[in-house]
Amino acid sequence: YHNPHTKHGRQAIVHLFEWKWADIASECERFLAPKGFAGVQISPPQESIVLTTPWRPWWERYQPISYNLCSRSGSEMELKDMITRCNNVGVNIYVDAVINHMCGASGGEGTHSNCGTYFNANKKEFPSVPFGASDFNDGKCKTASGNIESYDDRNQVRDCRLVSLLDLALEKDYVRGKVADYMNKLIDMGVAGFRVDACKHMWPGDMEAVFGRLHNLNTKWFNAGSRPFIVQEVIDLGHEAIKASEYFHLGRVTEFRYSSKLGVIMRKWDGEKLCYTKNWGEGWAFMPTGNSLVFVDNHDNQRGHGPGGSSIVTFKDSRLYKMATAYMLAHPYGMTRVMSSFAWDHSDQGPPSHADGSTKNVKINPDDTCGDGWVCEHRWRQITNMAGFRNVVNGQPHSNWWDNGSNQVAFGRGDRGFIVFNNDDWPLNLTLNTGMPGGVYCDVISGRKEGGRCTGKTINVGGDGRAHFNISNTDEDPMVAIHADSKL
Ligand code: AAO
Repeated sequence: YHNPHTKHGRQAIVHLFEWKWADIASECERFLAPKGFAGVQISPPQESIVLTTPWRPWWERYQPISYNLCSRSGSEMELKDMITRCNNVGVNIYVDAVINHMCGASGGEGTHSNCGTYFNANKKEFPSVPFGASDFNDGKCKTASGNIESYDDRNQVRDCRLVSLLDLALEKDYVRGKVADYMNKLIDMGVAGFRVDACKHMWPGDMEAVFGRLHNLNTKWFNAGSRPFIVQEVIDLGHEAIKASEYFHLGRVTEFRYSSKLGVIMRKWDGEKLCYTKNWGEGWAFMPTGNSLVFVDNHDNQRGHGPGGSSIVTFKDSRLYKMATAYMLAHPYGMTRVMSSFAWDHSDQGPPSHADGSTKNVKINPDDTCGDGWVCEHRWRQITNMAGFRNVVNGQPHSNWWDNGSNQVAFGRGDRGFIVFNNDDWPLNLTLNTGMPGGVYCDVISGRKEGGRCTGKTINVGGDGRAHFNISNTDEDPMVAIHADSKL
């Protein structure tokens, strides 16, 4: 479950948060494949509740009503078409699977769901699956409220309701079967794996039983015998009863410490300095690299849900965000996920939408950026080009580290790439050993190589591998990156 089955040596996946299936299909063909992105994490595709107070929040999609593939992102036909078209250009699809629970206990009764499927949250009835009252954990939960009241008690974290969401009894063979059927339908359609929601709230043994029933990936696009890739969402900052390591054997796990630490470092809070990242990775007590999925921000912590608080760097701090993302993509630790957001003013706000609540198309501007409220961080030149950098340096060691004892650092990836950061309040002006073969290279932060010419800064690497770098602390992007494929 740890192998993402990426194609053509591609290394970074992108979360196209709340995008419609039709837009994702086009994005795979026109941008993600040519730029070398490995895959897309999509928003939950199952039918969910429709909420109007607050008005159509993004988080309604985390409240399933049925496993019909009918959502704010589109129909089953559109989903299938998207999976096919992305697979055909070598971009994998990873589904956000919400299998811990159904809707909130106060979800009411009726047909306020994406495709008008009837449900009754009071009676815990979801006839379209079907699930009934006995398929939920309420008998097992020991708290007075029926909700999780303390994260220090592993039993209640797994047997009680997460923020009142009706908690499925995954110990039941019947429930496991229904969940596995849902996931298998997606696997048969061609998805490469899953981001599994709220894994802290499920017993690893129950998850193992579900995953054991999953089909191998569709052999139209994947090798025979390929198991689905699994990323488990477990928030473990180190001080709760449940540890991320309990889930290592089941797939990769989200490393939230990476996101919160990188934010603190880039903001220079708590006395942190970029030079302390010389041993970034396991040296910072992160989980083993082969177990981790890493990110600068995710859809929760970019808006104050989940952990990390105000330290998290997001598109709203664009200069720091580009630096943090470049650092992540240049560094060998972990499997990387790039966030692609929509703009928002308040944290409940759903994606850009029309008056009837339907999601707007993603608008693409002539300069490759997005419009109509779509932020598209993955299309920011610096971030796109660093996803390319990661592909070019894949498999190369972290090498030629340099730092100034403060917030200026540089490191290479064998003889395939080199990057320099200046997050201090004074200029960087010096010669460094890059480890790269001599030649003239195009800096992929300030520009890109186009038809043998460079649209940004050029860097001259001498026959001895040394090159001069001059990065002002007031530069739009105070960093420079070169790699084997950016050689002119
Ligand atoms: C909504 C409403 C609720 C309402 C509910 C049902 O907001 O008021 O009761 O509907 O009607 C999303 C939204 C929720 C939304 C939900 C359903 O974020 O607001 O609820 O959809 O529509 C925990 C889980 C983690 C979860 C995270 C948000 O462990 O799995 O909460 N993330 C996933 C998704 C997320 C989604 C769901 C799960 C549900 O990514 O989008 O929710 O499907 C501690 C614990 C964490 C815990 C956090 C937050 O973290 O460790 O496990 O995450 O608290 O409660 C410090 C600590 C750190 C701590 C943190 C947060 O940093 O060091 O450990 O503070 O305070």
